[in-house]
Amino acid sequence: MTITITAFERSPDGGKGLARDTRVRWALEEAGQPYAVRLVSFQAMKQPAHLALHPFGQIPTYEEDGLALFETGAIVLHIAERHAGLLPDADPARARAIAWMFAALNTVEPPILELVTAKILEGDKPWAAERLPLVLERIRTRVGQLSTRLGEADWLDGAFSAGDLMMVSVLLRLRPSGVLDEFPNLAAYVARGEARPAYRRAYAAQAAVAAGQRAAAGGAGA
Ligand code: GTB
Repeated sequence: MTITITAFERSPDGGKGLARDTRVRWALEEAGQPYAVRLVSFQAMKQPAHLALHPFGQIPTYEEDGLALFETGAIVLHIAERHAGLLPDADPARARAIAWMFAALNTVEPPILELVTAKILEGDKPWAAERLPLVLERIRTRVGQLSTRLGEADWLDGAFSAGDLMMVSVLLRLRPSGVLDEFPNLAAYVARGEARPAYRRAYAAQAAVAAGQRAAAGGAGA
């Protein structure tokens, strides 16, 4: 059984671990599953071969024994359901951990992605400066609710689960804005996730891709 995922050939974040292959790598590392990575360029992502795997022409994808999956929620859930370490064994704790995965993707991630849109894609629009505070307010509201629920606990619902993996992955995207640090318990929660050996291996693997690209570019220019 060989698992192959796809990742950016050149991640726009230069290896900071913010692209979504990192959460899939992290889940595979937590589950102790070896995997191969096929790097794809932005052009290749829009070609028929990749579109057959991912209808929206994005990364990551996941292939295993004739199964092809897209969407990080589906991929991480697939891994978590088949290997120990990412979900409690039985309901109701198992169902609640899955609920946290959905909460991360459907409730917490959308306002955070709006910030990326507002700053990067719409930053040059005449109304951008007026819109930004509204976007930030929505994030603070949502993340504040999460902060209240987490309180002083280490993880969202008992032991670390795929729900935490997804939530930490989503919150990481908020760090560059400084908003994460406004909620010290969430900043500590994210740091706990990043300190896990499995996360460190996942981060190092994706960072190595960017470092390799930089080395190749340096070599080409030398
Ligand atoms: N809902 C899908 C999922 O969860 O799998 C979303 C997948 C997705 O958005 N993939 C992005 C992609 O392939 C990469 S992760 N984009 C190319 C395209 O749509 O053409 C998003 C991302 C990109 C860059 C950074 N960064 O530079 O920090 C972070 C995250």
